[in-house]
Amino acid sequence: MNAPAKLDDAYEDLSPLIGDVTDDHVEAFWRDGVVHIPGFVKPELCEEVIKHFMAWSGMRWKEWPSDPAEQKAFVAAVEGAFNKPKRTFGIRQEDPWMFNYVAQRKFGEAAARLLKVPSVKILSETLHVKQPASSGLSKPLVWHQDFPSLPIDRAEAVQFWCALVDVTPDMGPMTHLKGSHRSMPGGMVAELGEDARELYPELFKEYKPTKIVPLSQGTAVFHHGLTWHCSGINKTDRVRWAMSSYRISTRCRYTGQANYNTDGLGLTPREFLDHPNFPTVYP
Ligand SMILES: O=C(O)CCC(=O)C(=O)O
Repeated sequence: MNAPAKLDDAYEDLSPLIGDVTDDHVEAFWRDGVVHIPGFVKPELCEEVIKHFMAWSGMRWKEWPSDPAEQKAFVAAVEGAFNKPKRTFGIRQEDPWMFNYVAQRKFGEAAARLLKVPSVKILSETLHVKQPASSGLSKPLVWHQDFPSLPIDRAEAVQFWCALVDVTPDMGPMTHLKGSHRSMPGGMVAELGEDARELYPELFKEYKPTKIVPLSQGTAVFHHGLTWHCSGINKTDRVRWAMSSYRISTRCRYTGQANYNTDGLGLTPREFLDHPNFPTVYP
């Protein structure tokens, strides 16, 4: 299945199921580099997103099964999903429903307001499912910024992370270094297995981690591309379903940096991301 060539080919408006960004959210975003917006995506839309991720990834269980044979099959399905050519990235390139979801104008508007830019494109999306610790598959994600791994030349980029189910503090939600969007790009430390706490101890003196709080289904966590963040393991027996997607200012230019969302599409370094996969979604 190919994604629609143009946004307006098959656009379905989901705006009644999506919330708004207020002036207070914008202020918090620029103060802290991160803002939480509870109830941003309605539960029925979260459930639909999970269904599409399950169909795409081949994960047949929404929850960790109790039967040992099913647990084995569950682990195999998760490993299969992680070994797909694009791993857990870029679902919209194969699922037109997900293309339409990610391309929602209201998400674009939220990003434009938060970034304070006139127009916004979609860049990427990622499944952030964290398996229960008892499956042996749950892994922490070490401190990192996203911007160094994004194939764009300027940090006009915001991540929209959505809790697709209720996420309790012991399910490994993210914590952020408050205000750290003002720090320099620190490299692809997570991908390289480097420890930011050893490399940049001053960062952890200057900026303190946000408190880990419960996130109800549909809570949006927006963080700036330069904000440092990490997440722990899922210590519960429930599956932590979450999704992130990146939106960028249309004036960002492609750099050629390797990335599952942009590789192999014939994009030209130093040019705009001029390709049907990256439509302008706002205004
Ligand atoms: O979902 C998570 O726990 C972490 C997500 C994250 O760190 C990222 O998207 O960069």
